Amino acid sequence: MVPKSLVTVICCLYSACLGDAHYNTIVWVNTVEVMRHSGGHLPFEAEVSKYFLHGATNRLTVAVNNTLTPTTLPPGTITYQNDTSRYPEGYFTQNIQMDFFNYAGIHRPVLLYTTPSQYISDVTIVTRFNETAAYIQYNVEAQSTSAVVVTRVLNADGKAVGFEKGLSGVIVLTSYSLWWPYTMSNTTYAYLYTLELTLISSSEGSVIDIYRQPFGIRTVNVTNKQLLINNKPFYCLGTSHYPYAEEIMDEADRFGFVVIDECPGVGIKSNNLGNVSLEHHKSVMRELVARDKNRPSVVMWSVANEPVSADTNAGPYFKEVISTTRQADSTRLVTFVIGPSDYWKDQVVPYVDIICVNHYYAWYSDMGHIEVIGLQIKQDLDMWHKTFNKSIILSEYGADTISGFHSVDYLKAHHTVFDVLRNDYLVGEMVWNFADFMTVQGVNRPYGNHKGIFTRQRQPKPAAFTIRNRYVSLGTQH
Ligand code: GCB
Repeated sequence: MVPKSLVTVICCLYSACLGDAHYNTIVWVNTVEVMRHSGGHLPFEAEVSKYFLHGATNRLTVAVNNTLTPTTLPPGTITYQNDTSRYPEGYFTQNIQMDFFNYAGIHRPVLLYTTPSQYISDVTIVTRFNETAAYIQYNVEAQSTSAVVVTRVLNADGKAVGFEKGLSGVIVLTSYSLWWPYTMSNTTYAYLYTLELTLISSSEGSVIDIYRQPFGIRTVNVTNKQLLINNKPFYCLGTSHYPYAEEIMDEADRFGFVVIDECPGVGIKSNNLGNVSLEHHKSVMRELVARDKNRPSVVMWSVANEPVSADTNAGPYFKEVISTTRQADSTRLVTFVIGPSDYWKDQVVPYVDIICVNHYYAWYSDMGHIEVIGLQIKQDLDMWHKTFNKSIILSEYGADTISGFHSVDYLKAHHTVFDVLRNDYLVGEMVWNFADFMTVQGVNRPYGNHKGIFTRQRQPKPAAFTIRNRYVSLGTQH
């Protein structure tokens, strides 16, 4: 990243980083254990310099166990079958409350990288703006006792447009471009700046380390009827759930896709609401925020998908998870996705900024009766809104379809009612799902979940064209 001649590398530190290994992981360098991590979908790393053999071949060994327990995210249980007249000896099954396949292993890139012995280890960037200026507040963490940090803001052409010195500060830009979400009619979207941090030795004046962090200037807010990005109403379209790879998140920043960043906590049941789960859940949220806190694409954190939010223990449990998330980042909204709950008994919605709710009317209930969709969605969402007076995103709707068979009328019945509600409190609609995907075996999961508007091989189904037409027509209205 940095031309060598610019950097005085006195000596290097080596770090090993795994982008995601599912679920419990132990990592060795040669024969020495260097780190352990619990949880899939998120990166973890350790400085491994002293275990490296210089001038020799080194071996990185990773052991992964994907067993899900009541305290993992997502949770699962093991059932042992001791009746040897019906099951082979030592037989057990894993019951997982999730419907994506529980793949084990290393899912994302493994990186070995070096830093100078004194280096910039982290930065947090928060932006705001008014009619006259944009304010870029930054806080640097540097592994150094004596060096100073020089900060420059580079615009998208690489030109320096702002300067500051010190581990923290606010850089004011009187002329600036905002990071806007992509819309069909908007040609200036996803404007990215770079915060360039240079660590300089205070005794010698030489450059020790340089770190470049892309960021965008944008704000996010919510009212009881609107989601506001840069103070303008924004309507969410897309599909959602679970932390994506960092490469995809980079694309979202660059292309102007808006992301609800969700932890992998799907299907939390009553027996998963204990203290061990809570502490783990809180640390997963901290890891998610640490990974994505500088991304303009991320406007909201979601702490869970379809937990038992009507359970009385869910109130205190999620209150704490949500408040931990807000402590880690107070600049974005926090939500969770409602599944098995009702507006009159939900314990968690009082703590969130925006209501996300999944609905499968005419699919999991009243199967095939698409004439009830409009009535039932309106009745239910009206009541959530009336009870909590918060904006709502319909975070999942859809039907399983075999490629070539239509679910178009089913989707259109939803769009008709969405068009009524988006003039009121509805601030987003998300079809489930982008593409078919593998799940555990189940009577309603014939070789996976077929709610994709694309097949697993990414061929469009008729639904993909319906969704495209809708997104194009809504996109041009922004
Ligand atoms: C849901 C879940 C999602 C499932 C979907 C379905 O509510 O959030 O993970 O895939 O339903 O197809 O049943």
